[in-house]
Amino acid sequence: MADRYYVTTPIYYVNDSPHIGHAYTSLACDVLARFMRLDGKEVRFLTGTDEHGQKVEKAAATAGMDPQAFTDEVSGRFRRLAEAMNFSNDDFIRTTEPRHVEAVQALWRELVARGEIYLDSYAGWYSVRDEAFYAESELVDGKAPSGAPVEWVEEPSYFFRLSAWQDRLLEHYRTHPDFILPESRRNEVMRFVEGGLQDLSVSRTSFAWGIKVPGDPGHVVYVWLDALTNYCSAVGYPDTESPDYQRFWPADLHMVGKDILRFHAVYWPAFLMAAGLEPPKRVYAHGWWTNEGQKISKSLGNVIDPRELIARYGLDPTRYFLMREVPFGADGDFSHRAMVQRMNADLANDYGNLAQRSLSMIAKNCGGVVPEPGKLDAADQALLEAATALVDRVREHLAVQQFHKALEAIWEVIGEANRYVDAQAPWTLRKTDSARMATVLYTLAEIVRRLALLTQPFMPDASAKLLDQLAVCTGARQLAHIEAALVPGTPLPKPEGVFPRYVEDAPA
Ligand code: ME8
Repeated sequence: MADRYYVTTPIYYVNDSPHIGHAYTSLACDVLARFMRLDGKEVRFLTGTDEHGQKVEKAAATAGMDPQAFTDEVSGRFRRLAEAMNFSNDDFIRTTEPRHVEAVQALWRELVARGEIYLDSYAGWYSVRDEAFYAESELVDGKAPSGAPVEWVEEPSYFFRLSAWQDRLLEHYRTHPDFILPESRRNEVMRFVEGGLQDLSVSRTSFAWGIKVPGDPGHVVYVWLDALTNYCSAVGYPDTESPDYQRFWPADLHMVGKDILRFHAVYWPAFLMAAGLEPPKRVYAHGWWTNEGQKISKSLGNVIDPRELIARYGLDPTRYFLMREVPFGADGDFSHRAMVQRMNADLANDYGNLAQRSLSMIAKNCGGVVPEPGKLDAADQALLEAATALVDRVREHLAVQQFHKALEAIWEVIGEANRYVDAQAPWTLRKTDSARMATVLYTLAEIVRRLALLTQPFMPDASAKLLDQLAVCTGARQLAHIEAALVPGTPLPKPEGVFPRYVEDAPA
């Protein structure tokens, strides 16, 4: 298996503050990045901000700010979100950085040199909100299919010969069945490409906030050609011989929302193939969050600020909820009720209670050290093996971005472990068979250690607290340590609850 993993989030427009949707996509990438690191891979996890184009220029004008000062400020908010969510990104790219501008201009020159770009003029519809061109036939009641308003644009424009890539794109989808996931989205993209592709306008002249087209400074590069290139600029493009490029390109995964799949699964591989570069290995398009059943929008005033969720429910419960509540790929709804249900049932009752009662029984009955087990019986062994087997199960689910299934598998073992505690009743053994009690409590401590290793990517802080309470040193927290058992006699710190129960405020 490859020993490196390169995962990217979309780079977010700096027209607005970050919200739960942005946090969600980046969280999914963070979980993958953390898992792959624990699994021994060299990981590159990239996120960043998309700072050019008409939409950002307009937002800056509305804010009465110079675009650069505006993007500096809003980009900072996305950077702070990443910190608040405990994202482990290795890099944060901004499209106004020189390394990126250089990469976009180099890619442009390459496409021109290969005859893939030509000058003509565009007359058609454009949506600033989507930063997308639309054919008349695509409009629905005079609006973009996304519901965004469109305006008529007529201007000189460079075009990319997208129409010439139809067959090669279809061939690529057929020979790489996992290139687009989930499968339903792959089918949508294939139907779209089979319907025929028009050449794509890739420069604009009616505004200035963008990267200048090499040799024709009256044009700026279309913001999507600019933005998509970030995935390559961050690993050293145009220096394709650089160690980073050699090591990390092609990317293993571009994680995106379903709204921007076409750009990633059609335009981007076409640009890359046309420039003689390899397409990414996978584009995963996840679903859309609503808030208490309603579309999230600024005009409805129901935008969910991830910082408020963290303040109210705590960081790790929020991370857990987002990854567990909705089958990844499908649309999902955020509701306070569902959040509290997950927090109290899955975290406080199931996982928290397992850890808390195991550790406090050890503290009380085993002198606060890892107990010395006797011979393990079939029930002990079965439980330990189920926990070990989770590594492969979780790995398989995460290889296809099925976060909820990975968590379901972990919670199956948590459920088994809770049933084991009830069946073994160590509180009774204390009086009747203290040697057996020690074996049961040892097994439980071992189970909690194995579970905590596996929950690290999802809930890094809470898992670290559990591992601290088991005195597992930081050098022994890789997945490879799943069977490196606790050493009897090791002193343990005083146990403390890690998953608080959410208690509703009494009505005023
Ligand atoms: O599209 N539910 O940036 P953007 C789930 N700059 N995910 C959501 C969401 C929601 N309600 N709202 C937003 C852009 N997202 C371009 C990308 S990449 C080369 C350029 C997430 O700021 C989701 O990942 O509009 C979506 O694709 C992304 O934010 C759009 O972010």
